[in-house]
Amino acid sequence: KYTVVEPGSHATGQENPEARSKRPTTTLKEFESVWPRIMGDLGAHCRQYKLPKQSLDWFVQSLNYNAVGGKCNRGMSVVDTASLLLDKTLDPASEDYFRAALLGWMIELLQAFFLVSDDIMDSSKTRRGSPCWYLAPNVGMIAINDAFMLEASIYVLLKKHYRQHENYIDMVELFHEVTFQTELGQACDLLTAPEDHVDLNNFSLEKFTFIVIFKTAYYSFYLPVALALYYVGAATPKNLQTCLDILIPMGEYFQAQDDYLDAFADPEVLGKIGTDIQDNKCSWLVNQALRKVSPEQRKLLEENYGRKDAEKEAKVKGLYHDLKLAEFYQQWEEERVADLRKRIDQVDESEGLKKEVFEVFLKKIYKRSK
Ligand code: DMA
Ligand code: MG
Ligand code: MG
Ligand code: MG
Repeated sequence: KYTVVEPGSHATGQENPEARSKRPTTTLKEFESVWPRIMGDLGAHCRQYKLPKQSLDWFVQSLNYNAVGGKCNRGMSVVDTASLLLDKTLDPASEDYFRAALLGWMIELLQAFFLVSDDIMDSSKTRRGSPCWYLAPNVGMIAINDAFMLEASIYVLLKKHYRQHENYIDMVELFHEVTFQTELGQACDLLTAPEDHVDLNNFSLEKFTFIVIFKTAYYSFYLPVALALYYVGAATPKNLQTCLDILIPMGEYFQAQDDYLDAFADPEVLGKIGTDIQDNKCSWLVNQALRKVSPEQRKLLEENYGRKDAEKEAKVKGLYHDLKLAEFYQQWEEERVADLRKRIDQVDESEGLKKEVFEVFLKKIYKRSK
C-alpha cells in the first residue's frame, strides 16, 4: 500500500488558518528536478526493446522539447494538492514527493500530446516562445507519431510506479476518460471552425461552453485534483463530485481567458502567437462580439473573420477594440471569480477535501498574462 498518510488524520478544525494558508507551494525548480529520473525510466523502458539509438535519441529530444519548458501549473498542482490534503510539505528529495510529482508529470505528458497535435491542427507557429514541434527542423509530420508516444509514456510510467497502488485501475481509467473528453472537445472545436466557409450562425455560447469544458476543463483542472485525491486515498464519490462542481467552471473561466489572451496579449509574453481569428474559432471573444454588434459591424465580421489574411485579422481586432471587449472581459472575469469564490466557500471538508486546494488553484490563474 502506498497511501502515505491517512487523510483526515489531522484535525483540520483545530488548525490555525493563518498557518495553513502559508504552506509553501512547490517551485518549478523542485518539480523539474524529478524530470531526469522520469527520462531515465522511459529510456530504460525503450532500451529493453533494443530500440535503435537514433530512435531513442529522437524520443528523448521530443520528450524534452514538448514536455518541459511550460509553466507546469497542472503538474505542480498535483504536488500542492497532495501536500495540502496530507497537511505536510513534501520534501523534494523524498520518495513521496517523487511519486506525487510523477503523477503531475503524467499530466504534463498528456498536455504535451495534446499541444503537439493541437498546434498542427490549428496551424500555429510558436509555443512556449519556440517554434511548434512540427515546425522544428526535420520534424514535420513525424510529430504525429511523437504525439502518440508522449501519450503512451503516461501508461509506461503509471504501470512501473503505481501497479501496486490500490487506485491503479482508477487512475488508468481516469486518464482514459479525461483523454476521450478532451478529444471530444477538440473535435467540436475543429468542426465549429471549418477552414473553407465562415458562418457566424454556427457559433453560440452553448457550443462555446461545451468546447471549453471538454477540451480544457477536465484535463487541466479536474484531472490534477482527482489524481491527488487518489494519491492520498481520499477519492470518495462525494469529494470527486465536489471537485467537478468547482473545477469545471474554473476550467471554463480559464479557457475563456485563453481565448481573450489569444487576441489581446503580447505574443512575446504569452509565448504563442494567437490564431483564433484566422482559424475561424468559436472563441469567447467572437461569441461576445456577436451579442454586441450592429448590423454593419456584423457584416464586417462576416467578411473578415476566419480568413488566412493578416489584414482581415487586424480588422476583426479593430472591431473587438471598438466593442470594448477587453474591458468587458475584465468585468466578466471579476464576476466569474466572485462566483467561484462563493462555490469554494461552500465546500464540504468532512471527507478530507480542503477549500484551500481550490483557492491556490484560482490564485494561480486569476488575471494571468501568460
Ligand atoms: C486548447 O485549445 C486545448 C487543448 C486540448 C490543447 P487552444 O487551441 O485554444 O490552445 P492554445 O491556445 O494553447 O493553442
Ligand atoms: Mg491551439
Ligand atoms: Mg486548438
Ligand atoms: Mg487558445
